[in-house]
Amino acid sequence: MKLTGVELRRVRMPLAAPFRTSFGTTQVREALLLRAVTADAEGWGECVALSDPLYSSEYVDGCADVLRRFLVPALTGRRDGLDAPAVAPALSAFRGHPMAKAALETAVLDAELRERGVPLARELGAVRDRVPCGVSVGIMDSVPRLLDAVAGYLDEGYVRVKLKIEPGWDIAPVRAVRERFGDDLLLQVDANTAYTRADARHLAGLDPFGLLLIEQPLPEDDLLGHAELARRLRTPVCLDESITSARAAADAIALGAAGVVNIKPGRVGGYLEARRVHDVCVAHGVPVWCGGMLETGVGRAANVALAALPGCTLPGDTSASDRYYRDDITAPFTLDAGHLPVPTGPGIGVDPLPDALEAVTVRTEWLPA
Ligand code: OSB
Ligand code: MG
Repeated sequence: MKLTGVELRRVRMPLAAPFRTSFGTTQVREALLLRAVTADAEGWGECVALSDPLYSSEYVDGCADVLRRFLVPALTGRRDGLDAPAVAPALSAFRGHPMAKAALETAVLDAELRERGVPLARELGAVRDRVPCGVSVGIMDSVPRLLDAVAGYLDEGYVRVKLKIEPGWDIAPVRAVRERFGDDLLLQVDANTAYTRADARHLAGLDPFGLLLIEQPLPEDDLLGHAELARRLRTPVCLDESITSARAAADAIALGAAGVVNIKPGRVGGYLEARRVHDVCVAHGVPVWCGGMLETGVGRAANVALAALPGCTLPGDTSASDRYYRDDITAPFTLDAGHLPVPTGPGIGVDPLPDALEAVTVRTEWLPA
């Protein structure tokens, strides 16, 4: 496949409600959409970096810069063609920037799969045609507000609830949700690195509530701390931020730092590496699930394909379009009995709606070969 060029499109989409985590509050989702154009097809990729470098070191403007100056030219400057598996090797000289690289690889992969007529789910090895969906619930001003929000999501059919936690918003909200909604509710928490090793005893206070897991309590680079914490908690420890590659997943599992793994393609440099993370976890009997980064319909379509892999045995953060946006840029993903359908069309299986896309576009840039 020979690239004709890549379009970088900056979008701005207000969230249906502000989303607060231990690292900050998002009110408007800014994102980059990439369109890879070849002689025979075009493909889409969504860059999941947030506006500010708070979840990880990447951020939207930084991704646009590294794509424009280094990553896209490394592909478009080649005289020979390339296929999707050749993208990561072609970009590997450039350190870091997994979210920017993932978006570019996904756009190329989507173009290639559309050309071949193959759905992404099939290419990755999916075994399901619909996936059960959880919802990630932000930190709120009060416990009653949180209970209302959770009740609303359960009415909509979500099969699992994840509460964002931080010091000062942990035991009490978890207890309140457990008491109100009962022991059968699949419930988990996500700290986004907000705790330290010294908080082990405090976090053990979550043990009585029968959580599925606690996600990323400690800093990204503290694998040993997670292993130590895992030995002191009954709640399984799940890693998100720390899992930056299949090798990082293998290391975390070997250390006893990850009893569960959250897979995010953007965090590991793309869907092909995400598949390898999945395979490492399956080989070790570690359950995995597909995380989310407040994606638009473009990123959601690809995540739902990943969530349909055999090792994704826990519901993911693949919520319906309306949990995030009043107007998504693709036909909306809607929940049916707690599930989303896996797209069946070639590639990611969805297309941005031209008018909806135009309405949220701030800037478009064409990077020719
Ligand atoms: O840690 O999983 C996370 C959103 C943005 C950045 C990090 C995270 C999240 C979420 C929401 O928890 C997941 C989603 O519904 O997209
Ligand atoms: Mg997380």
